[in-house]
Amino acid sequence: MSDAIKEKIKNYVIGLGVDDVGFGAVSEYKSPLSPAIETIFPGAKTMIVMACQELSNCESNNKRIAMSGRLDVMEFMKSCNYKLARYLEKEFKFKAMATPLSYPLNMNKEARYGLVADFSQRHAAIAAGLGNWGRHNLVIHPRLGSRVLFTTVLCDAQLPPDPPVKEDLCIQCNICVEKCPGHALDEEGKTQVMKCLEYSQPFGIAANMGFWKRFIDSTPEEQKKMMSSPEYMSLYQSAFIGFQYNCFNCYMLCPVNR
Ligand code: B12
Ligand code: SF4
Ligand code: SF4
Repeated sequence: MSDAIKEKIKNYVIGLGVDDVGFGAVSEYKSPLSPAIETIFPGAKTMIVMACQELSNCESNNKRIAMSGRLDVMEFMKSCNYKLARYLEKEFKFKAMATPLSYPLNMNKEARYGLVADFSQRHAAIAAGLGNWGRHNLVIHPRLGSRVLFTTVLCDAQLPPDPPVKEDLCIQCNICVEKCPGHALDEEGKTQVMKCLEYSQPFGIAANMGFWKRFIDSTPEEQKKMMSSPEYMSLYQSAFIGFQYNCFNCYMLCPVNR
């Protein structure tokens, strides 16, 4: 019976235009840093993880075009989160909760000021048989490669899990390490996040705080100039749309399945 329900859900998700979907048991979610799923959704049993291919926009040297492609994928995935959660509730009377694929994040110290998510999509994807770790500390999907984003809907029904991907998909070519402009991947098994952030989000929160620190120390005349500078306007735009990535290298240059 639950096999038939799983198949129905799978067909529904693929029908939405999602590239792949995997089912994982909550008991197999092994994120050492994010909180236990029980604290988010008591009684959750299954993670339904959706995988979507990034658009070729990420290859563009025009970073606004690259970022706009990312925003399109994220918007699509957020709508799939909602549709799937509602489908599970209406069709099967399961209780379902969608997880954030990126933001909002816990900005407190215990979550490293927004660097540890309430729900780790990479650990969920691995538990749902959608791939395994690459040298870039991202998840490589067997068919979609590295250029893939994940998002998850949790539900209280026990559905048959998919088998884990056993083979090592990373071919250890080291391209991600060599092409990282911030040398954030030099240490194996760890992303040096501050180094990544400096290059990948030049108008992110760290840059925003730096701007306002300089602003406080400036004269009224300098402050006026700062307010009309391209730097301030870029910070404003970045905060307004959520965030703005300026680097996609480790993700985009990985040669697996491209
Ligand atoms: C915060 C965050 C960031 C931060 C911190 C990155 C980080 N490494 O965690 C910053 C802003 C730097 C960032 C950058 C990027 N991110 Co980001 N980010 C997130 C977010 C919101 C939370 C991640 C989190 O909780 N990290 C904390 C812990 C879990 O990670 P950690 O400190 O690196 O440590 C773990 C891993 O390194 C892992 N690990 C590494 N190697 C190995 C090997 C083995 C054998 C094992 C067992 C474990 C393991 O174990 C560590 C402990 O758990 C997730 C979305 C989400 N909700 O999950 C997206 C997410 C991870 N990001 C993503 C992407 C694509 C990127 C970027 C490429 C940016 C871009 N331009 O798109 C870069 C890549 C950086 C990199 N190579 O690591 C995707 C990854 C998709 C994929 N294919 O895996 C995600 C999943 C978003 C999504 N919904 O798809 N990101
Ligand atoms: S997103 Fe760019 S800066 Fe960050 S780890 Fe990947 S290659 Fe390095
Ligand atoms: S670029 Fe090469 S080393 Fe890096 S994750 Fe992809 S296959 Fe592995």
